[in-house]
Amino acid sequence: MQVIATAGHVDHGKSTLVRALTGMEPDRWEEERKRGLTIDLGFAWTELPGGERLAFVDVPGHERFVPNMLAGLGPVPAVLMVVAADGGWMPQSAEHLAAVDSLGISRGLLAVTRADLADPGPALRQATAEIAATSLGAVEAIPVSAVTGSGLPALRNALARLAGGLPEPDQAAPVRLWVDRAFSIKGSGTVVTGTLPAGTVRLDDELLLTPSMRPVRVRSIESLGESREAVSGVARVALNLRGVAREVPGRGMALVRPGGWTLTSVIDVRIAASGKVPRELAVHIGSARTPGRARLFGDTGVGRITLRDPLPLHVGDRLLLRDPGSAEPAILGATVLDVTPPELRRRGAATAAGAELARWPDRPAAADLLRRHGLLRAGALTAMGAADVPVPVAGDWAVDPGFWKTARQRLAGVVTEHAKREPLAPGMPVDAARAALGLPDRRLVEALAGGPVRLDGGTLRTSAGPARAGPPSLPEPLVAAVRAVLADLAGEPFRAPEADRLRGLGLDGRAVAAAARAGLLLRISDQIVLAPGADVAAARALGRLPQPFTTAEARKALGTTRRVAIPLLEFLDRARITERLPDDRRRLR
Ligand SMILES: Nc1nc2c(ncn2[C@@H]2O[C@H](COP(=O)(O)OP(=O)(O)OP(=O)(O)O)[C@@H](O)[C@H]2O)c(=O)[nH]1
Ligand SMILES: [Mg+2]
Repeated sequence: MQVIATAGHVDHGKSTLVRALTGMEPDRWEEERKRGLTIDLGFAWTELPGGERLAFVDVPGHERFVPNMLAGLGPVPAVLMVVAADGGWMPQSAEHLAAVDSLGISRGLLAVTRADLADPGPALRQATAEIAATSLGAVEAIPVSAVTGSGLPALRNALARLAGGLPEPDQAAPVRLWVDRAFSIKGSGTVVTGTLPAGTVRLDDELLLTPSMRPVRVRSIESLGESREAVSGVARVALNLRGVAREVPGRGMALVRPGGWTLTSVIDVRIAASGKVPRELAVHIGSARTPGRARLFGDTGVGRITLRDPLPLHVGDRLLLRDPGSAEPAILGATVLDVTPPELRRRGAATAAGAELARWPDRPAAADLLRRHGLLRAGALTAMGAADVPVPVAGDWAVDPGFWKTARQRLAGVVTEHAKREPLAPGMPVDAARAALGLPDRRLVEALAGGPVRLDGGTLRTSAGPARAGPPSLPEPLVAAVRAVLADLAGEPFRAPEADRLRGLGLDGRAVAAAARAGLLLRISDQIVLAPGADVAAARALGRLPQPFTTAEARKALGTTRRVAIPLLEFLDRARITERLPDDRRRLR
């Protein structure tokens, strides 16, 4: 199936032509048929020569209904420009064509209608020239008359050629179905319709309804009046939804694949404008429109738009911008460059952003977005619509190579700084480094380790080259204090210095821990330190006792007090040198 929208000035015969081609009534409302004026979108379809089916989205030509026209044109891949032979090129011919051009629609046809009323030549020539200057380029032009039927077979053939030549959209693309109609059917709930440009909707799929992002389930699918189990774009679809309160959905909302789109109200865009861009704008995409406020970044052609209502967007999306206050039918096109742009706080940030974004392609890649953001979750990149999401470096974090290199250098810096500030600490805690670098996830810090910074027992250290072979160097006052303790222990190796003595030497808990790590002291408990090797000496002394032995016997054999003996025996228990029996005696293992 393919979908094509009509476009053209009011009363130029768009609906009549759709009626003649399909045998269906595109003017759905009685008021439209009574007044002979299309107000809202109409839908019809036909089978083309060759068997392909083509759905028409018939738009209103009256200038008052331009928003409805844009809602119909928004998601379609092709357009049927309609100009009346007796009317010629008119203001809404130009306005509709400007919208087509801004959307970047590149496939289409020209039908010159009412050819029974006037020579179609002049209208055909002018319209062809106008169209040639837009994204449509050179198109086939066919004069037709709905009254005599002349030209209709040629138009059907041209439509078949057009439909056959349209590119196949990606069936695996994330679904974004802009709702153009919503109604409720007694007994079966809510139905929404729309033009599905790409991707596949299946029975029982869960989709999110924007902007609430409330989940809804697809209860049934219809396309061109037939019930279906799955439909892939391009297609007209009607979905019966479960999980929606009656009458809640409406035009401009969208059904999106969970995780597939970024719901955003701040975007950076490239605006295709030669002149001034108004500050207050109407922003259109798909069937949606919302007021927005534009701020240009200098004269770079890029700027930021803040939307009143959030929209589900991808980078690379095309937007239409209109000045709602202007009498001129002025339509600007814009390309979305970033859907989660950083705040511009610093002076000159907007100028810098403009200079950076001006170099971006219209379809930014993951590499462009990462260069700007430094790091992004792979899931966020997917939701931004970025192609080529790189393999994450840690968890689901994708990083920019330049950002990563700088982060590695900064990590080495903060770890070195920390080691200077806290010479006795075993290293810098990973979370402290994470905070110092402003990273969102400790796994990133862990992934940064390696190279000059090593992760060891949960802390980070800089490896100090070949000097690492020996124990880490300790500050001179600490080494002197340790020497004094070892001198105390020289004669009576199990008479551990009293707390007062340690305090007097400046050996607090941290200093003791550092000395113990360096292998200069044996730390038995918070209060008790002995010389390195005292544990082996104790085991030897205890081994000479009859087994098992009591705490008192051990104390005597070691020549020490209960203050030392009890923690020392518990230390030996933990070291599995001794074993404590149920009667509180011990033996060597
Ligand atoms: N003689 C003649 N009249 C036509 C032809 N096509 C359309 N008309 C008439 O032109 C008038 C406008 O036709 P519509 O089809 O309503 O025009 P439209 O472009 O859909 O108008 P809007 O949707 O309101 O913009 C109607 O009175 C039609 O009967 C044609 O080929 N020949
Ligand atoms: Mg009409």
